[in-house]
Amino acid sequence: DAAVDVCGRFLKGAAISVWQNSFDEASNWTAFAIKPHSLAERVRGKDPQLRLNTSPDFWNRYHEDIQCCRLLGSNSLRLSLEWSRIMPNGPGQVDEDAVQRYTDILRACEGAGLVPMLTLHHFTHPQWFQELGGFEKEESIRYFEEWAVTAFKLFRNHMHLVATFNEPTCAAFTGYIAGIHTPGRRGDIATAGRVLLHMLRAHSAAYAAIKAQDGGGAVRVGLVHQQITFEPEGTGVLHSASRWTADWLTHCFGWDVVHEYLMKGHFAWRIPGGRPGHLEVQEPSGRPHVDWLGINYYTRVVLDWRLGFTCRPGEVLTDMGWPVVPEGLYAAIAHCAELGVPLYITETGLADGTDDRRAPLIAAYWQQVARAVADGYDVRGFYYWTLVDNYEWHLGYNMKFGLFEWLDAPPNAQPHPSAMAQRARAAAMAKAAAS
Ligand code: GCO
Repeated sequence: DAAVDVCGRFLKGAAISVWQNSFDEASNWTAFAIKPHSLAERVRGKDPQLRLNTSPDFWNRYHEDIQCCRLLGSNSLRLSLEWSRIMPNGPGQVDEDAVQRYTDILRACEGAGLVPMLTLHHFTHPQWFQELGGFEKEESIRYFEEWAVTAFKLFRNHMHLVATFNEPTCAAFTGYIAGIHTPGRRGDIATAGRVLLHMLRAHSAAYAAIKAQDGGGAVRVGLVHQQITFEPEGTGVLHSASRWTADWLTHCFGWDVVHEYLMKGHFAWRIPGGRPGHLEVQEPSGRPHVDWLGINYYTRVVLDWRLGFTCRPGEVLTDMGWPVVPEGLYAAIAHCAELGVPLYITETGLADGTDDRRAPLIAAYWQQVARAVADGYDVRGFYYWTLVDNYEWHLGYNMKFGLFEWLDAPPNAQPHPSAMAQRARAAAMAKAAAS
């Protein structure tokens, strides 16, 4: 059937989130980013306040972006369905224009030979849902399940591979402990744990609901996990705190928790200084509650004795300050393979304002995937993050992850320059990616 056909092919392409390429006013992230004096704004530093009418504008320029993706020799595009665009005003109230636009986008992808891989939650959701407490509240599970079923009913003809969440561990950590993503809370470990658990339960609920609707049909439902490992810098006494923190982070915000939840339906959550135990328990499913797993891999983190992020001597850093460790991608695949489901590299890439590091790193990552496939790992796709330079969350437009760039329009301004030539980053880049 169609899904087997799609899922049996090796998919390669670029990954985007629609919000990062086109803001919409009903999104919680838009509300967060434009809030005056928000942490996000301070971190953004010299970058001016989020300008709603200035963005790569995927929503209106998707034809160009799809052509760009095609030019790379891709057969797939990973993109998000924005809950806040489809349901800007409240649960059950679908915006027909947004549905039509998404239908056009998905048809355009297919017309260009790109299988859409869809994400139902890529860090963003409607502001109305946030105001109800977001994933801090148990009701979030029901709301998310409803959203997943609605998305399935609206787009089932275009849905082959769908991810419920993008990086739930990262969303909980950055939003409630690091405080750099919405809602910008710092050090709230207990809430971070609750949010993560609700996201994982919402994943399970959506997984079961979509499967039930689909009646054993074509759709494959996955989860996208950011596979990051934390290593202490050294082994001395002073490093024991960083070793302890590294272990704790890996357990609570790394692979351990996702694996444990998907296999057993619960996870043990250890709060520092608190007692080990289950926050909540869901009925064990007996087999992984997921048809495939997406791996987002960018780096591995080395913690110094003061718990700061550092790197090993001589390591190349990206503009994000992340060490480049291509063999870590192989390790991530080997690690995540223990779940026993097909794997997709749903994101990997780098921020590189100079463009010098991008092509060699893509080649190095690609080699690691080829090695993993040769070694028998069931890897079925590879997506580069990202297609066009976009809004990198709390870092605004300062980070250049794109294979293509867009020319900034003046504030409050002008339609975007639309010639595709103006988007093209070095042609060599595209060629390198294609090969
Ligand atoms: C993430 C997200 C992307 C980021 C990308 C670069 O991993 O945080 O999926 O939205 O933009 O990873 O940081």
